[in-house]
Amino acid sequence: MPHLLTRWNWQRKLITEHDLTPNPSPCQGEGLGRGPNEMELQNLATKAKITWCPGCPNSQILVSFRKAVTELVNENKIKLENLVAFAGIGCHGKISDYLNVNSFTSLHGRLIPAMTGAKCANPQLSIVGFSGDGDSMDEGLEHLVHAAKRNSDINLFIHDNRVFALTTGQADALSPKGYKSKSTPFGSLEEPFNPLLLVLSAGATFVARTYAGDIEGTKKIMQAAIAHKGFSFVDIIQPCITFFDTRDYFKERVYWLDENLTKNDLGAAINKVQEKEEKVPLGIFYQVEKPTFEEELYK
Ligand SMILES: Cc1ncc(C[n+]2csc(CCOP(=O)(O)OP(=O)(O)O)c2C)c(N)n1
Ligand code: SF4
Ligand SMILES: [Mg+2]
Repeated sequence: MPHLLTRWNWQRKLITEHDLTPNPSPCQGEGLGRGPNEMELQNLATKAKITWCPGCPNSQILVSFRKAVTELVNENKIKLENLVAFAGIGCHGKISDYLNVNSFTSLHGRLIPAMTGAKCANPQLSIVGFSGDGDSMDEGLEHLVHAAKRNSDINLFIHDNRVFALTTGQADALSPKGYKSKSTPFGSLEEPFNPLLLVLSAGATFVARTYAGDIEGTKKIMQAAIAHKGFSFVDIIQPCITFFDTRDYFKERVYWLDENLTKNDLGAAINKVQEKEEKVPLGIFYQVEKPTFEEELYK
């Protein structure tokens, strides 16, 4: 039964009085309140009850995105009606329920084909996808590699918690060697992928990493990704505080790269993303302009 496998959410939700009601969740954040004609943060909230674990950093990603979009719309850099948010299956995928924008919830690992299809059909759209490490690095890995290779003009934000969180914390492709879970009771035997190295070698033209706990930093990276023409990959470190709480580990290690560092040197980017994890750099590692798939398609 198809309706048991997927949730379709492909409609433009009109902004009504109802939607302007502040969402009671702490994810709401404050409105920008810059004038009667400007969009406020509340416009992007929905009535859906937030069901993430209390304190889950997914909420910080949600706030970062609402802030990023509110600013971009008010600065006339994007039109809200042209924005489509796609989501995979997992804890991360609930984000589309909490965003009052055009949205589409896909099958597990299959949001990228939906994103590329929408962009091909209407190149004016700004396409953003929220995916999990399991969603894009396990089930959907082939789609990720090919979207990077063909430089589709889409933006992929990975909620990187290094586990299959929704299904209770089993090891996935990004779990560290030795990680103990229900599926790996004696510790994972495998080394994880380095997702940034993977997409750099596949051809991504915008590659960045951020930390969910840094809401302003994440907002800026999201805005830069959306502004980039081509395949943008943003790895958002998002500790799963219930099944794999890495907050202390990352809080001590993350640091921002110097923004003035050259971003068009693939070799330098490859070296940087392979730095050992005594320190974890955040920022844009790589950004270059190349023809996009859709430009080639409509030439
Ligand atoms: C094809 C398919 N395989 C497996 C599942 C079961 N499943 C649902 S969510 C999930 C884990 C998702 O992990 P991730 O993408 O990392 O998202 P997170 O929950 O960590 O945000 C799995 C394995 C499914 N729904 N569909
Ligand atoms: S299980 Fe983990 S990722 Fe999912 S909502 Fe809870 S803390 Fe967040
Ligand atoms: Mg995950």
